[in-house]
Amino acid sequence: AFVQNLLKHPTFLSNQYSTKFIDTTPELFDFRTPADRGTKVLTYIADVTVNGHPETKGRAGLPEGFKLPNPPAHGPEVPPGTKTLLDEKGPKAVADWMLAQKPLLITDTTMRDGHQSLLATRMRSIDMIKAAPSYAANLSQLFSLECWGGATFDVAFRFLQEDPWKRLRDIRAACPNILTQMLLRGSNGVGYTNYPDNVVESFVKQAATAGMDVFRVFDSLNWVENMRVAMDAVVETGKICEGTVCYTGDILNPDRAKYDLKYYVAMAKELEAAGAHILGLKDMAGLLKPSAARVLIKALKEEVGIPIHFHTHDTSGIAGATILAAAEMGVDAADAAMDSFSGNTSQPTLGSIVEALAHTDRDTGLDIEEIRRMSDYWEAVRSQYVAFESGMQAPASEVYLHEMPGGQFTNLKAQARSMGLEERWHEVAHTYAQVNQMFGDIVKVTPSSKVVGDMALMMVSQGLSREEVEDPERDISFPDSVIDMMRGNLGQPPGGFPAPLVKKILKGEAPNTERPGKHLPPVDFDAVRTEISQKLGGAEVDDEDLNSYLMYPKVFLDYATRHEAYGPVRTLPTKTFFYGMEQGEEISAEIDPGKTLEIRLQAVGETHEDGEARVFFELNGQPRVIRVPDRS
Ligand code: BTN
Ligand code: 3PY
Ligand code: ZN
Repeated sequence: AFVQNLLKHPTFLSNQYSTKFIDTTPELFDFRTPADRGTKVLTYIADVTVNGHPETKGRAGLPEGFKLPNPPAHGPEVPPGTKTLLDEKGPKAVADWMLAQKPLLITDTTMRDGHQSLLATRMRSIDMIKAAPSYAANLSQLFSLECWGGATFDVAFRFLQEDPWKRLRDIRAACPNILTQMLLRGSNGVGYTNYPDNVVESFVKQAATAGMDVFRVFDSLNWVENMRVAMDAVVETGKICEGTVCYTGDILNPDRAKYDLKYYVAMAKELEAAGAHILGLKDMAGLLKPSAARVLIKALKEEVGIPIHFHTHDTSGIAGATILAAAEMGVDAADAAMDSFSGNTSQPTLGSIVEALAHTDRDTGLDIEEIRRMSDYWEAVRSQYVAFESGMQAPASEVYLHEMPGGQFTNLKAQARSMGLEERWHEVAHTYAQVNQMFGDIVKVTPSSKVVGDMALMMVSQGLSREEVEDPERDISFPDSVIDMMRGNLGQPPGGFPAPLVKKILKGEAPNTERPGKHLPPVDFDAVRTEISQKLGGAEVDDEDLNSYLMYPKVFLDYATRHEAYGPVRTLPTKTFFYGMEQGEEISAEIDPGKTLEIRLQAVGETHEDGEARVFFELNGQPRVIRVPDRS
């Protein structure tokens, strides 16, 4: 009915539909019985089987004889962990406990930054949720599981056709004893723009309700002023606020004096005073060298009273050494990714850190056998996502030149490729560094890193030099994101943006140098809820939907529209989601606890004159024929 109407509608088929499509297309509601979820899921499988998935088409496929990944076996026991401590004694007690620990505490980033940095954030919830009980039983000494936030929120809706809130609730339920951790971009939430204060507050509250424990809050220009709303909101929920300094430059290099030791210590103290329970040190590009880490961690340990949690990327190949140096100087916790999701633009290798510290006074106490078994599972998981591998072959010291964040590197490279600039990648990298200097040497991390990337790509593709861009006599059409940042809409970097450049880009318009949120009126949540419901044909809109829409209005509505058509496709195995089914293949999909669809693909029939292919299934033993438009 609705689904069949929707799937047949030319506007939907042409992918030209917008969020108003359902509103303005009453014939979609021309039906008697709504399709059940089984039919919706079969429709999805039929479509991908006949037409391919737009995201994997033309990319590498799965190896012959591929087997679904199996998580490590575990006993029934769930030992108490860090989450148990938070629930019983609160965030301050967790911080005090951290300070009292001799072992280096470890956060596993596989479920967030690991796949964000290696697989364009494409890991699906089902692969994470399946691992969660093994973590709970076998790796309960981990400090936290980073599993949410950053780019994962957007990508889940936009590319994976699944709801990130469900992901969080399911991971939490399946792993009740280890802290969950997320990355929150301060006033930019999990988006790329500054949101009104009450939107940021509401989002934090909702995340805490859904099961988030540790909020790593940063600002893309290191402006503490722009972090307070988010930090206060976290403290308000009773969860853990990790106020975070982003690291850039090189504290040992006198030519980069803007970001020196004094700068970092001062910002750390500001964050402590602002109410952070933990100090995050976020080296998003992997620029902190081992000897600089010795100096920086020593100073921070002397100057701040809260525990320090270090995050880095292995783009250069020596980040493992930096973690060991930081551990030597007393850093309390560090991030690493499970071996099979580590290295290159991802985090350093968790198992190797554990081995390197074994039998030292920072011995992590983690069971290396269990880590290897978990990493084997992740290795099998990763093999399902070959289509999203970046092809990066080796670490490279070039990162010290361009300073691109690990999470941006492969994305920007793909963007350059799509613009025909693949051969000129090293030029892009050089230009990225020049743009940074031209902008006044800023912190580059989402979203400021995207602005620098946009500008660099534009300069390389148009053959513009820095001198030409800065020349007041020369007319340049700047990317929107650059204009927006110079207007002050991402906040202010230390020392402000260079005045002559701002003048040129804004053509004399005065920038706003105050906190952007100060000028954004609060959102009327009731009005927005009504608006969403209307746009979705009267659908019920819960608080999670509301918060999703507030972050990403169009992305959320597109997701909801497709969800109406395709149902709970999040429950499909990853292979099926991206490649459809083969003749004779059988899969199961648990659409509710205890309610499982047993699906067998019998045959793909001929495409008729109406342009529709018939796909023959057995669903829980009953024959079903699904018709989908053949666009192959
Ligand atoms: C997207 O990439 O738009 C989200 C995932 C859903 C895409 C499905 S796959 C089958 C059908 N064919 C398309 O081109 N889009 C949908
Ligand atoms: C993000 O904001 O998504 C990041 O990973 C920044 O490092
Ligand atoms: Zn990172």
